[in-house]
Amino acid sequence: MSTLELPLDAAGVPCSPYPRRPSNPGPTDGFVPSTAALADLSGDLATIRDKVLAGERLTFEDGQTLFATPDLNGLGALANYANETRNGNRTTFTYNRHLNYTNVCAYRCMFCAFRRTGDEDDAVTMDPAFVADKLRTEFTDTMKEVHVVGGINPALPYEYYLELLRTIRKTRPNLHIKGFTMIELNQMAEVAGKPLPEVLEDLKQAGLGSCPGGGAEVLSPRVHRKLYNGKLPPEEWIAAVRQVHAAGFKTNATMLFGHIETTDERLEHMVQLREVQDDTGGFMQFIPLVFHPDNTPLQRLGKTTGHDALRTIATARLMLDNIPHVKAYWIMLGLKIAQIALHFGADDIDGTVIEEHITHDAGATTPQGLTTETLAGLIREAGRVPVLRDTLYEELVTV
Ligand code: V47
Repeated sequence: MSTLELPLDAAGVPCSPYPRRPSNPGPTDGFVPSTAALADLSGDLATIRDKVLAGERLTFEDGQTLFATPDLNGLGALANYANETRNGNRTTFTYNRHLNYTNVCAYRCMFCAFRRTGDEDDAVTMDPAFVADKLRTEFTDTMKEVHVVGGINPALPYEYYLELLRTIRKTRPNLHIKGFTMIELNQMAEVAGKPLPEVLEDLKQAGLGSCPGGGAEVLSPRVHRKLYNGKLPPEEWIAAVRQVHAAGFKTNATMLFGHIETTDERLEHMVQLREVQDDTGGFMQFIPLVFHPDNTPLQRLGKTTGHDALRTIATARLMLDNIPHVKAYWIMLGLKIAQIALHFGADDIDGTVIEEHITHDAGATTPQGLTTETLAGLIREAGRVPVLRDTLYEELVTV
């Protein structure tokens, strides 16, 4: 079926007409990754190629080589091979919508343009009745996911979060709720005066399906001290995500790059995630987030380049050998780099998104949202097969 034939939902967005499939297509659909582009690699990249072909884990030093190589295309070819052996020729995307229930935040992260103090004119905190109305008027039953995150608003009681989830589940029972970063979960545990595992049980009962990858920033004590001091430190983010995985939730993992962090700190971040994944298997996707400086205290730093973004995505694909998917988050990468990233190790392009604030408050020039049809078209034009997925990769529909 062509995407042009997809039915339109109430919001005019093309959507999948298919019911849940009993069995998904295999991970690679018989696609044979090409090794032709790897033959010309030389020097250190050739040594790393041999390790990749042998299925050997790359070391931190290998990662340093990947960040330093002048051969960006060679690095991309290697990452492309690593992706295609796992995910074939498919690129996944989802039909989702973001819901930022509050932008009020007690923290003052230097990279953030989204936060407001409670008394600013454009401070927002949505009460559950407002959310229910928004769900009825702006969401549809064919949407697969709602991505729920907000600031750390100290005025919110524990019951608010549970009620928020119950409201979403009641109003749109088909939606998968991917919600709350480790920072928000930590806040809930503090407000509730309960250990995190008990909070997670409450959230599960109330309808939480999985957790997004935000809040990890850069897992480095130096970057934490300089940019997001006061917020959950790296070792506590890791301890929290381990508990979340132990409670049976899948999560994503992000890395915010392109500000003051060094490439070694990016690699340390990746290696720490890889160690967690060895133990828990709970990460679905790794998502490199391109820093947007506008309206933040770091505005003077300027913007990340496409070259750096592609290098980081490719290196991540090669280092994170145990995380199944790498996302090219088009909202932050821009559509052009996101498309190219599909041949630099990424196999997912996120989703329709529809209402994005965090990056747009910081100067993003990408659209607020895209239709599934546009996403599928971008993927197809890049030579990949577009596959609509749900959050947990349980339902996969080739469009
Ligand atoms: O945690 C904040 C980052 C994250 C800026 O899990 C910024 O599927 C760029 O985590 N420039 C939130 N980035 C977004 C996020 C996310 C997005 C899409 C999908 C998923 C997923 C997760 O955005 C924050 C922070 O690391 N961020 N400010 C900024 N100025």
